[in-house]
Amino acid sequence: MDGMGSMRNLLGWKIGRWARGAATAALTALLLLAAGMPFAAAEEPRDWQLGLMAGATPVRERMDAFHDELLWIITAITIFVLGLLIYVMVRFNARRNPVPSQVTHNTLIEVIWTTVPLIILIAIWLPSLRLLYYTDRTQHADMTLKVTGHQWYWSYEYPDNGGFAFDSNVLSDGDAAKAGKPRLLGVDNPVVVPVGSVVRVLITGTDVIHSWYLPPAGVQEYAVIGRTNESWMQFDREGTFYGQCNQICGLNHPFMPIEVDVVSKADFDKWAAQAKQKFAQGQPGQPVAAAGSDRSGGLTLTAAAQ
Ligand SMILES: [Cu+2]
Repeated sequence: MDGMGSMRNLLGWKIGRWARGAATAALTALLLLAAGMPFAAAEEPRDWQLGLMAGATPVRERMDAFHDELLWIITAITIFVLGLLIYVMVRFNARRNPVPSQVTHNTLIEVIWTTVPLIILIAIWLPSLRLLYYTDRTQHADMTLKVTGHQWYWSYEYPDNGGFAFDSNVLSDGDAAKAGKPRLLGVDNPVVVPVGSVVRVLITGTDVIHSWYLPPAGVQEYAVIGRTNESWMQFDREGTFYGQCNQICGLNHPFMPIEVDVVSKADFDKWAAQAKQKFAQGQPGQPVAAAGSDRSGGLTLTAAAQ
């Protein structure tokens, strides 16, 4: 009886310790979550972050959903194949089967292992194609943003908001620190777009191939000379979002970041009015008179720069 009692005590102590541990872990998680909140607003990756950075557009939302879907599929396949391997190692090893089986073919199994992967591939291919077309272009855009890649900076044009254009250059480490912007991501003239508006993004290039890559928006488009690529974004919240050129484009490839400030519609209108004055002259990309043809933007800029 004495033995049973001490056993129960031991068990009780262990459970008590486990409960305390769980409570501590839950509290720590809550504190971490609370501490993480202000950082989430800064739209930057956090230490010990799990998963992808939070998206801010419908395109990224769908990309994340597709990513999660694929993760389930590959997890199931990996566990299934691992199970098969373990089963074969245990059930059909040489020690257990001194006389090897002479079976070489099984039509039913061969049909199954051909058709099931095919069905899985089709199940992946269909939604991926739907997503690709969804990201491709928007039917109804509130405004257009023209992006031109140069060695080694970006320039932007706003044909629907006054036709002004400006260059966007990376800040030096010192200037970035002074401005409170992240190193090698902050720029002197950020892109500004209104929250909630559907922004058509047209991307072209003037020298070599660059790529306008803005992960929070789910946009990655090549900036190709003489060609205009298209994408779109509709930010669901205000904030500052960062991206980079992600096509190796030469010596200063890592020094042409993208900074997008998403602001309220009223703030955007105010900014656009000021920007029209500020960038009226002295920029290599002269204001484009009219947004006549979507395909003329990059070429106009090239002509103006020469
Ligand atoms: Cu580049």
